[in-house]
Amino acid sequence: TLAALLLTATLVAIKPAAVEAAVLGDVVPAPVTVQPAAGVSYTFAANAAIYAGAGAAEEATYLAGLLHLPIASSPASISLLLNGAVGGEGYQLDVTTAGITIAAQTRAGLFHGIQTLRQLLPPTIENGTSQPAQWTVAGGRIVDYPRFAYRGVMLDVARHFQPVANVKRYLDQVALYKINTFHFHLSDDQGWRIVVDGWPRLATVGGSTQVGGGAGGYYTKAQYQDIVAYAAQRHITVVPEIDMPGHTNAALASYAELNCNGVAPPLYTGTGVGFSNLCTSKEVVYTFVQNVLAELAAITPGPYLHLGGDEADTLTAAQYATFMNRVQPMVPALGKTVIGWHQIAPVQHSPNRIMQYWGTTTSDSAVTNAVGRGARVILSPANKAYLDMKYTSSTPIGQSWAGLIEVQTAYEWNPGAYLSGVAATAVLGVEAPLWTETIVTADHIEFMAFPRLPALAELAWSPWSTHSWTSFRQRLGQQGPRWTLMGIDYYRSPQVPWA
Ligand code: TNX
Repeated sequence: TLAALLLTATLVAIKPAAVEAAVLGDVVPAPVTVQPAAGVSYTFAANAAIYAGAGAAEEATYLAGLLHLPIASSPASISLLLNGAVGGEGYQLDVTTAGITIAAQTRAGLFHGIQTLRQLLPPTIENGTSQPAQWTVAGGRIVDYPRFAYRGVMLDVARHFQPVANVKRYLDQVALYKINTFHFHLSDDQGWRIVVDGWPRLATVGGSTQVGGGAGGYYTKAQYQDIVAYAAQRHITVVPEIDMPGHTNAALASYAELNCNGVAPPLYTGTGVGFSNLCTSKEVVYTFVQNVLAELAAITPGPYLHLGGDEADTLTAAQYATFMNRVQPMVPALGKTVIGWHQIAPVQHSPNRIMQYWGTTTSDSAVTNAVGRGARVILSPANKAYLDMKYTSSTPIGQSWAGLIEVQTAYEWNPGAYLSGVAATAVLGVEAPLWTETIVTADHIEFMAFPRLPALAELAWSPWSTHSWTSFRQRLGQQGPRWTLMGIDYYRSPQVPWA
């Protein structure tokens, strides 16, 4: 046995890294259960192909595009089957000497299983041109499903506008970590980014600049729908946000009548917060809000509309409540469910409404009260989940008002037991917001999201029983070469043993 150990050590030492199969289960987020089959593995042959069972053609096409493999008409190297035992977004992945099977009950489940398989294949599959080689996958079974239904990222395109291509690029990157919700922050003081036909100056005036005075921009409805469809192909639901009644300078600058004094303020290109509000005592403001929400609901297939509701610091609590109590019911009337930042907690309940908690403490009596009245919570604690916070005082971009967030800080908290008085059953999920006061390019987005987004994605997907920083940092380190080949410019945190 000592000889066997020495032999193993020698083999490990001389084995070239490039052909080493990943350990089954060495993926992010950690799977629910992993049963390795000792001594079993599957090696792709030159005629490798993908088989789509009934209803699985779209996922097979997606996988074929990733792996540059053909589609076969009978069970092949990789089979995707919609006859699985695991329901919802879950899947089962089996690797035997004969091949690989991903089985699920939904297309979303197959898609998440594909993301797992992707991470079990060599990083070179991500280089965009790689042809199937003698790839080997370790044998066994993974059974996997999410802890939370809502696993989100938010991108603020108001402070710095992002072209459609950058939004799609980010969607592709986060899909690898089983993110299923894209919160699209479409309006703020510095810009209005979506066309509203009934109020055209919102886009043409309100969208004409951004932080720092650049040209800004906006999405046409066709562009927005293109993003929604692209996200849907990746089983990601788009949640559009129109932030109100605060964070509205771009709208106020576009239409004088939305202001109490009837005077449009200049466009704003700074980074201050809390200085603007829609005039809550004017009837035209409610017509405006109704029109905007109706047009947005009509192009949004997902179940949610996000009303913002944060930092309306120039209003009294009574003015704020008057506004929100009128606006919240407009959302269910349009067939959607309200999401708002947790400042909406004190106002009246509306059916199924959801509060997005962004505070930096672990108790908030207004939130606890609202949960008692039936509201649910999305957790985005700013000192854990805000991707716009700097990693350390010396990383180049980002803010630090909520603290510095190194990878371990982003990872070490339990969303199911975070807010006192809020039971895990009231937690819909976790979201990682990316505010963009200091974030301008796709490169900046990547640097702030990677490697923290995968940490938050694991908190949202994996059962707490798998939670382990020691295991996570090692699995995370293995993602590095993959990101390099995907062109992701990530922060090489010294906390992580990068491969
Ligand atoms: C607070 S978080 C804001 C945003 C800023 C962010 C910067 C929240 C709901 N409001 O308007 O962009 O801080 O970190």
